[in-house]
Amino acid sequence: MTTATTATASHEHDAHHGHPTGIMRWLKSTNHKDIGLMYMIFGTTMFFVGGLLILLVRAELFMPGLQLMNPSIYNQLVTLHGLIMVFAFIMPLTTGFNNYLIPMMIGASDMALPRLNNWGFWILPPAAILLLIPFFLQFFGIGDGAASNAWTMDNVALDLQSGIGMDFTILTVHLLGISSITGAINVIVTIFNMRAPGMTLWKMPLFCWAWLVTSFMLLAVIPVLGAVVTMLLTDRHFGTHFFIASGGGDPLLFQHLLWFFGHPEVYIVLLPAWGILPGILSTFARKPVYGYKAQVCSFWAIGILGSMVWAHHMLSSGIPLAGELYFMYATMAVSIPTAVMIFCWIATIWRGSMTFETPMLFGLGMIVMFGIAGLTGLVIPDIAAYAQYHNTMYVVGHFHYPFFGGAVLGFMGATYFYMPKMTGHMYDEKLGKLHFWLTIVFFNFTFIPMMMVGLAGVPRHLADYALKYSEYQMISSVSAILLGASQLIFLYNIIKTARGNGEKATAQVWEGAQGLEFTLPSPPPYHTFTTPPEVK
Ligand code: CU1
Repeated sequence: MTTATTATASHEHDAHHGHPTGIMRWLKSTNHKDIGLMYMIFGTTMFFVGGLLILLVRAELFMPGLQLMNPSIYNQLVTLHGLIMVFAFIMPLTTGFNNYLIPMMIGASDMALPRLNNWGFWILPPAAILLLIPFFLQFFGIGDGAASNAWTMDNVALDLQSGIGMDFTILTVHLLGISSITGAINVIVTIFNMRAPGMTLWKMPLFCWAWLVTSFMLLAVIPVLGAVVTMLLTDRHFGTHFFIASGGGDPLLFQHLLWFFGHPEVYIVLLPAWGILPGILSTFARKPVYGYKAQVCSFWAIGILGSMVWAHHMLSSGIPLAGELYFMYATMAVSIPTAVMIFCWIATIWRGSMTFETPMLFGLGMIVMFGIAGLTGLVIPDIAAYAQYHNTMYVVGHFHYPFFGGAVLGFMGATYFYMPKMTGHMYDEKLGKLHFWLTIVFFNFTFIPMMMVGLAGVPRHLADYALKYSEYQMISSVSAILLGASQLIFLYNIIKTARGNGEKATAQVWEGAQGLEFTLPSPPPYHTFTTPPEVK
C-alpha cells in the first residue's frame, strides 16, 4: 500500500464527516501528519521560550557580582529552562517525528489510536501554560514564583518547603505524563498491529525500533514519576510522611523514585535521535546501514541496562558502599552497547562516497558531540571522583552534550532531511550549512568553559561566582547568546521552506544522488514517502 492511496483514503473518510476548517481542523484532527506537525511546531516554539529563559541566566553569569535579578528568579529561570527543554521541547519534537514518520515507515494508514493521539497532543499546550503561570503571578504579588529546585527536583527538603510553584509543577508533570503515556501506548499498538503485510519487525527502519524501546521505557518510568510527585503533593498538603524523616518517612525514597524516572529519561530523549541518525548517514554516504541488528540490540540493551543505573545520581546521598559499587559499574556498562552503536554509525559512513549536505553535517556533528557526551559522562559516576563533580557546573556542561549535542543536533539534521518531503520545497542549503557551523562552534564554546569552571569547583544553581572564573564564564555567556541567535537562521529557513519560498523539491529528493533505498536493510517503506503531503 502506498502513501498516495492511504492519503486519498483518509481524505475520503474525512469527507463523509464534513471537513472541519480553520482552527477546528487542527483542534479535532486525528490525522497523524497533522498531529505530528502540531507536536513539531509546539516543540520548536518551546525551544525558543526555553532558550530565551536561559539567556537571561547567562546574562546574570556574564560577570561576577552582577545582580540583574534576585537569586530566586535566577533559580526559577534555570528550573523552567530545564523543565521546558526536556518536557515541552525535545519530547514533543521527537513525538512529532514519530507521529509523522512511523505510520509511513511501516505502511500503516495512521496511528492505531487516532483520537488518543489528538488528546495526547492537546494536553500539552495547557500544561506548558500551567508551568509558566506562577512565574508571572509573582510579579503581581501572587505566590512566590515558579518551581526553583532544578528540573530534577531532587532536593526533597526544598520541594516540601517551596511555594505554589511546586504545586503547579506537580500538576504539569501529571499532564505531561498522561500525554507521554498515551503517545507511548499509541506507538506500541501501531507498531505491533498496523504493519503492512510483509513488514516484519526486523524490516522496520531503526527509527521505529528506537521509538518502540522509548515507548516501553516511558510506560515503565512515567507512572513512577506520577507516583512520586503525588506522594510529594500529599506530604505537602495532606499530612502524609512519605519523605519526612521526623514522621517516619524516608527522604532517600524520594530520590530513588525520582531518579528511577530521571535517568531513563535521558535515554527517552536520546533513543529517537539514535534511531533517526543511521538513515541520514547511510543516505549521504551512499551505503547501507551497517549493523542493523546490532543497533536494534543496542537499543534494547541500553533501554534495559539504562533503567537499572538510577542511583548514580545519589552517590553522595548515603547509600551503602555495595550499592555505590553496583551503580558505578552498571553505569559504566551502558557504555558498551553505546559504543557498539557509535561504531555502527562510523562503519556506515566508512569508505562511503560522502557528500556534506546540511543533514549530513548535523549527523556527523552529532556523532562527535555524542562521543564527547559519553566520555565526559563516564567519569561522573566514578565513586572516587563523584564527590568532586557532584552539583558542579561540570555536570551541567556534560549533560548538554547528550541533550543538545545528541538529541537536538540529531533532530535539527532530521528537520533538514525530511522538510523537503514534508513541504515539497527545498530548504536553503547555504543558510542550513551556516546554521550548522555557527551552532557547533558556539555550542562548544558555551559548554566547554562550563565544564572547566565546574572542575575548578563552581557549583550549579548559584547566581554568582568568584572573580577568578570570570573569563570562562564570559566566553560561555557570549557564546550562549550567539548560539541562541544562530537558531534564528534555522527558524527563518524553516518558515521560508514551509511557506513554499524555496526551490520545489522533486519526488526524488535525497534519491538518485542520495538514494533513500539505501536507508533500509530491505524493501524500503521510504518509497511510500515520495508524494509530498499537502500542508495547509
Ligand atoms: Cu543518570
